[in-house]
This record gives sequence, structure tokens and C-alpha cells, in this order.
Amino acid sequence: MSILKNIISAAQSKNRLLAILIDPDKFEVDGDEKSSAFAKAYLKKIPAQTTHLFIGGSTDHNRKTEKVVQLLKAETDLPILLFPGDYTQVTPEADALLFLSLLSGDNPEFLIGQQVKAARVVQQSNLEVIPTGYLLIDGGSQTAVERVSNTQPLSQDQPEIIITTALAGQYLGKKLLYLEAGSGARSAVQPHIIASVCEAITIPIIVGGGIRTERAMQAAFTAGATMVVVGTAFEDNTWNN
Ligand code: 1GP
Repeated sequence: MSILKNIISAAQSKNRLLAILIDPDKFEVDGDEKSSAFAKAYLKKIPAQTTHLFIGGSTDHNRKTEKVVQLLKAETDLPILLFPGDYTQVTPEADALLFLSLLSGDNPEFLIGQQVKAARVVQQSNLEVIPTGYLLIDGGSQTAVERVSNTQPLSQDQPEIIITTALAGQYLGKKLLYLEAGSGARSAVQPHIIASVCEAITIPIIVGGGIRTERAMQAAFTAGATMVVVGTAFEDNTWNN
């Protein structure tokens, strides 16, 4: 089954999915033995309930994405999805690509510009391409996504704008909708926002940014998220059960 079909069927049967986000910039890739050991150790610390790995970051100055994907592929059967901050992070080695379009914030470069730059590489790959509407939501602190994309996040005090932007994404043909508070956000997307978006749209919802506890993850699931993405808490070993 394709990765997207799998996510859709999880949404329909109310199965909950957990993706761990791995930032290539924070991954050690010096020397094969050392890197494999790093990949192994990383995979050991993520929870058994993990269903997907996301690879990507707002920046990958050292062009490590491809190597990180290869290292992880050698160690796990979990599906590996690219979650690229820019077109240089698209590598054919992964299983799928979240073909993100930043629908919030009105910056054409991240709405369509980066996607045009990525198009030929994507065409020549066997990546499963998953059209994904990406909404940056204010999580109470400036995050790298906000800085790099040079866009303003949507305020959680104005749920209607979030809901209508999500709806527009669905009408544009996006297959998934990603509510992003930004990596390391002070506060995550609030459950009532997730619930309102969920009520308005029929495509599966992914929620990430600032989720550091089992409780916060469960709250996002209860509100209707099909998939939760956690990065920082596993990177710095602060995940709280
Ligand atoms: C992916 O931004 C998330 O959408 C990851 O956020 O690093 O805060 O878990 P954290």
C-alpha cells in the first residue's frame, strides 16, 4: 500500500500515527562506522509506536540529507518521508516526499517557487509524491520556519483564518494538511484549533511543533490529528511520558 493510502486508511479507522522528525544538520555523518552507530542509537531512543520517519530541516547547510536517509534505511524498515526545508533536500533515496506548499504567510517562494526548483529531481526519482498543504501557526516564539520562510504565522486567536486556509488547501487538491507550530515552539497547536480544522476538512491532519509530552501528543490525537510529529524532544532526550 502506498504511504498516502496508509495514512488515509489510518485516518478512517482512527489509527494514530507518530512520525519522528530527524534534522540532518544535527546528525553525525563523519565516517561510516561512527555514523551507523549514531543512526542505531537514534533509532533506539525513539518510541516503539513510531510509524514514520521524517527527514528534513529548515536548513541543511552541509547537504547531509541524502547520507542521513541512506544511514537510516540501512537500519530500519520504517517508511522514510522527506520533509524538506528547501529543494536541495530532495533526494531520491527516501520512500516519499511531502511536497509541501506553505499556504500561510503569502510568500510565493515557499508557495510555488521552491516546488518549481524541485520538479525535475522529483520527476526523475521514484519518490511517492504527497501534495501537502503546510500552515505555520503561531506557537508563541519565533521559529526557524518563520525566519527562513520569511512569513508570519497564523494566530491561534483567529481560528477562522486557520480553518479557511486549511479548507482552501483541500480545494486546491492537497492530500494532507500539516498544522505546524515550528520546531521547538514554546506552545503546540491547541487542541481546539485542531478540532475545528478537523471538523471543516476531510483530508488527514498532521500536527507538529512544540509537542514534548505523551499527554500533549494524546491531546492532539483526541482533537483529530491522524499523525503527530515530534523532533526536538527526542533529539535532546527530553520527551516526557
Ligand atoms: C515538525 O516542527 C515539528 O513539524 C517538530 O517540532 O521539534 O518542536 O518537535 P519539534
